[in-house]
Order: sequence, then structure tokens, then C-alpha cells
Amino acid sequence: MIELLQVTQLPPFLVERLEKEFTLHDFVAPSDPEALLDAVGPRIRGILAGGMKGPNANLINRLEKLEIIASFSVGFDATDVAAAQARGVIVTHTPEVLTGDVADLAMTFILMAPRRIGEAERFLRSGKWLGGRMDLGTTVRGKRLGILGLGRIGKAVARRAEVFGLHIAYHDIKPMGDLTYRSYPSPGDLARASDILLVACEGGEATRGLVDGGVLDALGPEGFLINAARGTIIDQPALVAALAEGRIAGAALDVFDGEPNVPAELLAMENVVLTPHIASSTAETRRAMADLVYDNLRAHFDGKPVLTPVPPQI
Ligand code: 8YV
Repeated sequence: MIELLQVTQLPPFLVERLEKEFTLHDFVAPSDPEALLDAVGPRIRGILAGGMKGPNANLINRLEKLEIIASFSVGFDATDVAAAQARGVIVTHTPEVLTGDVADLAMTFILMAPRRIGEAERFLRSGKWLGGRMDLGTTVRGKRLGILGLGRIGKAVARRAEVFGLHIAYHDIKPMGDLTYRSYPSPGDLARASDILLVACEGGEATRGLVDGGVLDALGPEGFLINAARGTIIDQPALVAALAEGRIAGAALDVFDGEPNVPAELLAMENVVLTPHIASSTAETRRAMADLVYDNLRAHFDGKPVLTPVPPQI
């Protein structure tokens, strides 16, 4: 059987399906990685990766028979795609199938943060309601939503947000052609023209720290920051400082730089909604992602073109 190296946790239904046709080697937390690689490395033809964990250049280059890296994620920043493609190793990901659920979570966040829904639930559960009413929230309707990165997910959120009466603008490095949304030339310009700033661009080195203290100040003390993309895109210490000093009004975050660790300061803030990277975590979407990972591997090893390759990065 063809041998694959699994470097990240995957849903059991995907592992079980793959194990019927492939030999999987568990490299998620190996006690002796060197020994395992010495033993099986020369036979490994595929790697199973994910959004938060993928192979670096060292691992890729060590596996001489490696042909394909199949990532259980749309984001491929955890895998060194350039190193893989430089060697002719195909990288696949799972676009489209998770767009709806990720956009739904982002839209939920856009409503939750200004309306103080997380805080309201804690207020009720802790018995504070018995002592009086909670402070007022902020209306979302009529506000300006700035979308940083108008890709598949950004556009899907824009469609939802229009229904809620938000005015949409965006910044993207790619020209967006005939869209009616207004484009701003930089993240700071977009933030200055936004009441709510949604981070929806790719992760990786190119966008690391793109939302810095200057962008947060441009968003301003009435502004909300939403992130269901990658934690690395935001300068996290700058975000903590901006929230602590009231330089932005609040945030809703599904992703963190260094997750699953989340800064203690954020955990203690009432005006911050926090979820544990669940944007694509529905049974339906995870099944669809798993099917796509399987279909890509099957196609490749049957000598057919893969379905969803990561475009060339070099
Ligand atoms: C997953 C993700 O949570 O698709 C992505 O880029 O980050 C998520 O869908 C992750 O890949 C699960 O391991």
C-alpha cells in the first residue's frame, strides 16, 4: 500500500477511510521523530497536513519519494508550499467547501461584537441581570464594513452583510474588476473608512502583522475588529494594547497567533468574543473537506490531475 505521513490531527472518519487504501504513519506528536523518519521516510509518497500544522522545508526535502501534500484546510500557510513546489511536489487544499460556514461565523461575529452578545450571555448567567440592565450595544445596520482581502470568503461575508444593511468596502492586493464595492489602497485607509474591519486575507509571511497598531488606530475607538482568517495577520500585542487602552471598541476572534494559546489579557476582556478556531467546524463541512482530501489523493495516485491544487507560489 502507498504510505502517507500524517503530521496533524484529522477527523476519525477521514483517517478510517484513508486507512482502507493507504498506510498512514502517525507523525502528529512522534516520541522519536528521527527514528520514525529513518524507518519510514524513504517510502513516504504523501503527507496529510492541516491549516495549523504542515510540513516545513526540512521535512519536505528529507522525503525523497514525496509526491503530494494534501492539506485538510483552505489556508496553506502552515505548509512550506514554495519548498514543495520547487521540488515538484503537488500541494492540495480544500477551497469552496468551507466558504459558507466560515462566512457564517464571520457574519455571526459582525453581529455579536457590536451587540455585545457574548457579554450579555455572561451577564445573565452570572446573575447580574437581577441587579439591573446591561449597558447598550451598537446597531450594525447602516454601518461600514471594511473587508481586508476580498477572496472567496470575503465576498461570501459581503453578500451576507448586505442583507444586514451594512455598507461594504475592501482592500485587496488583486484588482477586483467590476465589483460595486469601494476599494481602498491600503489596510489603514480601509480601516479609517470602516466601523467594522473584517480580516479575510490569506495567512503566511506576506500578511504577517498586516493589521498593526496604526491600522487599529485608524479603525478608532468606535471600531470593531473581526478575524476568522489567521491570527498571524494581526499584530497581537498591538491588538491587546489597543483594546486595553480603548483605542478600538471591541473584537471578535476565532484565530490567534500561537493558538491554542490565547493571551490572558484577551480572556479577561468583556468586549472581546473568543472562539477556538471553529469557523469550518461543522459536521457537514468537515465531511466535505475530508472528501476533498481523499479525492485529491485518490486522483493523484490513480494518475489523474488533482481536483484542488494550491496555485504556484514561486
Ligand atoms: C481548519 C482552517 O480549522 O481551512 C483552514 O484554513 O484553518 C480550518 O478549516 C483546520 O485546517 C483544521 O485542521
